[in-house]
Amino acid sequence: MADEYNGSSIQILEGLEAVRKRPGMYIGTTTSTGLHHLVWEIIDNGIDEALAGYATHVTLTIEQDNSITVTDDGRGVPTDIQPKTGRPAMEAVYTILHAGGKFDESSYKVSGGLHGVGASVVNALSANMDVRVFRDNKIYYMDFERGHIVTEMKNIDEPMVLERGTMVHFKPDADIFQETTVFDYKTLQSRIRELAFLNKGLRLSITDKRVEPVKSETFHYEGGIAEYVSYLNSNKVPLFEKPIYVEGVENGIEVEVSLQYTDAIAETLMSFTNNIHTHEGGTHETGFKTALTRIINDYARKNGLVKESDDAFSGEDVREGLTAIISVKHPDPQFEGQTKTKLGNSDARTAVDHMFSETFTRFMMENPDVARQIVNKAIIAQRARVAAKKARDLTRKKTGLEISALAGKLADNTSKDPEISELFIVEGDSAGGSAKQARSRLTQAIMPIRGKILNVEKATLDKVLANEEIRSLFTAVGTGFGDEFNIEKAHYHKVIIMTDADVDGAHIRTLLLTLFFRYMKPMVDAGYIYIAQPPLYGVALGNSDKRVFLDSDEELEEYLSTLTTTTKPRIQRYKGLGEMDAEQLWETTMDPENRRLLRVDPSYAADADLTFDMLMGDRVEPRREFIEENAEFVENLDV
Ligand code: 0RA
Repeated sequence: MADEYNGSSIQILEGLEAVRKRPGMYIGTTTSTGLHHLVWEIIDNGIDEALAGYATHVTLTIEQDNSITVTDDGRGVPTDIQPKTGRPAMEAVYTILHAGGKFDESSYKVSGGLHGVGASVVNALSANMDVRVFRDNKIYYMDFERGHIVTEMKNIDEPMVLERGTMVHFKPDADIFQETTVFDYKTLQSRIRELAFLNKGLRLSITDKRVEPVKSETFHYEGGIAEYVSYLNSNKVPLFEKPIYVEGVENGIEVEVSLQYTDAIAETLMSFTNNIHTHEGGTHETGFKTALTRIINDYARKNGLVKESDDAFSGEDVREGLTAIISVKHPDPQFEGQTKTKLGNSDARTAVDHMFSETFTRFMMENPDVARQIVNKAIIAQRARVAAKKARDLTRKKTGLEISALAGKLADNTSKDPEISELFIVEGDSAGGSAKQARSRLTQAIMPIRGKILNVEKATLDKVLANEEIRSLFTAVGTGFGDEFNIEKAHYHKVIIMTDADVDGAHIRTLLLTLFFRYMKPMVDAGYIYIAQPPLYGVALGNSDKRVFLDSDEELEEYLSTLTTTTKPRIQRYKGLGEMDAEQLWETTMDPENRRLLRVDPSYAADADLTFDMLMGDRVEPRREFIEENAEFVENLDV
C-alpha cells in the first residue's frame, strides 16, 4: 500500500478514471443510494477523527444547489509535504485511491462505510470539490473538477470559520448520477441521528439550505445507545424505567449493549459494527442472544419461577417485547453474508457474552421484581409458541382439498428461478382478476387478498398463524418464519405490494408492511419488498386511445397546462386498481419497462419500527401528535 504514494500522476489519473468508468465497483450503484453513499464516505472521515479523540462536532449541510458541505473540528487533514513524493499529504488524500486515513498508522480506524473507498472516490465522482483545512490560524485550500486538480494546495485569506478542522464541499456529477442528484433529507437525517446515538457525546448537525426557512437540527446523546433504546421505545410501555446499559473493552474490542423490555409482542434488535448496521447479525449478536437466553433460564430455575422439569425458554421466548442494541467497535472486522452485513469475528462473540453476562446477571439479582416480570413474559411467550407450533403442524397436515384451496388463490408464475420471479400482492378480487390476465406468466405471480389483513402488531404468534390470509402468504413466499425462516427458500426476489392509491389502499399497504417487518424482516433487509405505484389519472387526447398517466393533482395540472387549447383532454380519475382493465394495469403498474416500483428501504427500519408501533399500536396520544405533524402523510395512511 505504502508505495501507492510513489505513484506517478499518470497512475493517479488512471485510478480516478477507473472510478468514473465503473462507479458501481466503488460505490455499489449510481442510483439515489450511491449518491447518498458519497455523503457517508465524507462523514465517516469526520467521525473517525472524533473516534480518534480529536473532533467533537461534525456538520452536514445540503446547499441550495444540492451540493454538500461536511465539516469536522478535528486536527485537519495533514498538509505537510510527503518526503517520498514531494507532494502535500492533502493532495494524496483526495486524489489517490484508498489513501484516506493511511497517514497515522497508530490511529485506530474503526469507522468507514461498508465500501470504505475513501475521499478520492467521492472527488472522482463529483463535478467539483473544494477542501479547506484550518490549522495554525491558516486555511489550506485545494479544489478539483471530476477528480482533476484545478488549484494546487495554497493558503487563502478567508475568515476562519473553524479554529481547527476540515471542511469538504462537493457537488455530485450529474453525468454519473443520471437518475437523481437530489438529496433526501429524511435519509440523511435518519442516519445522522443514528450516528449520534452510536457515538455518544459526539455532536452531529444537519442543515438543509434548500428550504425556506433553512432547517437545522443537532443530535447529541450523552447516553449513546441507551438513549437509542428509549427513542425506539417512545411509543411503547417499558417494563422498567431506564434501559440497561453495558460498556467495556475486551481484547481491543469495544462493546456496548443496551436493552429494555416493553409491553410489545415483537422484538426490536439491532446490531452494529464500527457504526455499520449489521442487518444479517453475526458473532456479536449471537454472543448477546446466547447470554440472554442462558441467564434468564438460569435465573428462572434457581429462583423457583419454573419447575426443574419444564422445557427451557427458547431464544425467541426471552426476546418477546425486547428492544436491544448491540454496538461493537472492532479493529479488524470481517464482514460476511449475502449483503456483507454479518460480522464473522469469533472474538466478538466472547467479548459481548462476557461483558453483557456480568452486568445483566447483577441486574437480575438486584431487581427481583423486574426479573420476575421478564421471566413471566417468557413463560407467556413460550405458551404462545407451543400453541403456534400446534397450529403449524395442523397446517402441514392439511388435506389435499384445503391445499388446493390455498393454491387456488395464488396464480403462480411458471419460472422456478426466484431471481426473475415476482409476487404481486393485490388488493381486491377484481384487481386480482385483471392482474392475472395482464401479467407476464413466466415471471409474475399474483396473489389477491381480500381487504384488510390482520394487524400483526396487536396479535400474538398463534393468532397470526391462525389467520388464513397470512398463512397463504407465508406459503406463497416459501421462506417459513421465526427461527425456521430461511431467505434462501424465497420463491420470489421481488414481492410487490399493489394496493389502490387511496386511503384504504394505504392502510392495507401499512398492514402488509407491518407483517413483513415483523415476521419476514430478512426479506426487507435483502431489498426484496417493493411497492407498486398505480397512477391517479389517465389523460387521453382527442379520439386517441393512448393515455398519459399522472400521479397527483399537481402533475395533472402541470400536464394540462402544456396542452394547446384545441386538443380536448379526456381525463379519467382511477378510483382504484379495479377500475383499470388488464391492459391499463399492465401498462401503468406491472410492465417492468414502464412501471415505477418503490423499494422498501431497510435503512428506514428503525424509523419504520417507530411508525408501525405508533400507527398500529395501542397508544393513541403519539398517534394524534403524528397526525398533527404530518397531516399530509397521514391523510394517505388513514389512521
Ligand atoms: C491522519 C492524521 C491526522 C489527521 C487526519 C488523518 C485527519 C483526516 C481527516 C479527514 C477528515 N477530517 C480529518 N481530520 C483529520 C493528523 C495530522 C497532524 O496532526 O499532523
